[in-house]
Order: sequence, then C-alpha cells, then structure tokens
Amino acid sequence: MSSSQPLVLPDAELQYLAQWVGPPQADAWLAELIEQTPWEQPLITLYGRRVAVPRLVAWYGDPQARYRYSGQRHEPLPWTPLLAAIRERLQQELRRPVNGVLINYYRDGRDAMGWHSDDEPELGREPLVASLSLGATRRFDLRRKGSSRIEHSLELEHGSLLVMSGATQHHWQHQIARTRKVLAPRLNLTFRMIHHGPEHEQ
Ligand SMILES: O=C(O)CCC(=O)C(=O)O
Ligand SMILES: [Mn+2]
Repeated sequence: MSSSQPLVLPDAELQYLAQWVGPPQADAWLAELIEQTPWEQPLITLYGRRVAVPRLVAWYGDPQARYRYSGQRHEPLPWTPLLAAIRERLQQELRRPVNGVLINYYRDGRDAMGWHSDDEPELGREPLVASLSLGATRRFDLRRKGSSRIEHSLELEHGSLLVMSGATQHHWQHQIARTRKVLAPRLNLTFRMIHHGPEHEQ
C-alpha cells in the first residue's frame, strides 16, 4: 500500500492511511450513509440484563455472508450502489476480496464499542478487517489480550483507512471509548471477509 503510516506493534499487522478518501468525498459519503442506512440497535445480555448496544449498526454483504455479532446471527442487506463502489475501491487498494461490511454509527461521544477482538471463526485464521472512518475523529485503543494496559492509541480521522490483518486479532483487543469531548457523529465501516464451509455452519 502506498503512503501508509507504519504502525509497529509486535504480533500485529496494522496499516493506517490518513485521507484514504479526500474530505469532500468523505463528507458526501458520511451524509449519504447516515441518511440511507436502516439502522438497528441490537440488544445484548449483560450480567443477565437486556441492554441496547451504545451505537447503531447495519450489516451489508453478499447473500451468503451471514455474520454473528452482539450474540445474534445477521442476514446481510444487499449492497447499495454507494457501498458497492466503496467496496470496489477498497478491494483495489487491498488486492484482496471482502464480502461484507459492518457499519457502526456513533451518534456522539456517548456511543462507544467495548474491548474485543474480531476473532469470530467465520473470519478465518487471520482475519482481514479494513476499517474506514467518516465524521468525528475518535480514539482507537489497543491492548494485549489478557492485559488491561492500553499500549497504543490512534486517532481515526475523517476519510482514513485502518487495515488489521495477520495475527492482530489473536494477540490484541481494541476499543472505541466513550468521551465527553466529541459531540459530532462518526461512522465506521469495517469491511470483512466471511468464510464459509461446514465448520462454520450453525
Ligand atoms: O469504530 C471503530 O473504529 C471500530 C469498530 C470495530 O472495532 C468493529 O466494528 O469491530
Ligand atoms: Mn473490532
């Protein structure tokens, strides 16, 4: 990849590209995606209570790209022309295919995503997660699995692309923490490759 910022963390493969899309294009995508997406707010069970996740989400993809997140299996919505165009551009950048995209909508700094790894079996042994950020800049923290100390943080800017691959999800967790500082909305589109096969049928 050209003009990427090397991000050297042991046992991880991370590439950060600031301004992967320029501001006018990123502004237009942000507005169109907020407007056109049928947002959902899944419920999860936390300590025996049903609570809404602190963000809105949507899952798009090829028909067979069913994906389990927030404890539920999600059928993909069909690609819109805009999402298909973004996917095309991304596949040219990565020179690898992706077949689904999870969109997270952080309405303001109160919306967040807790510590996790993207290591569901259907993502394969070395998950490819390519994450496009649009809107407000939010801090993306990384910590080693089994540790509570943040080892690295990145500011994910409007129009940036963060690619996580290789062994990253085996060894590291990430989060988007709540913050009082951010009032503006942010979208994050995480393109993924969902693998199929008998071992992943449920
Ligand atoms: O919003 C982000 O930058 C992170 C999203 C994320 O980690 C995920 O969708 O798995
Ligand atoms: Mn993630």
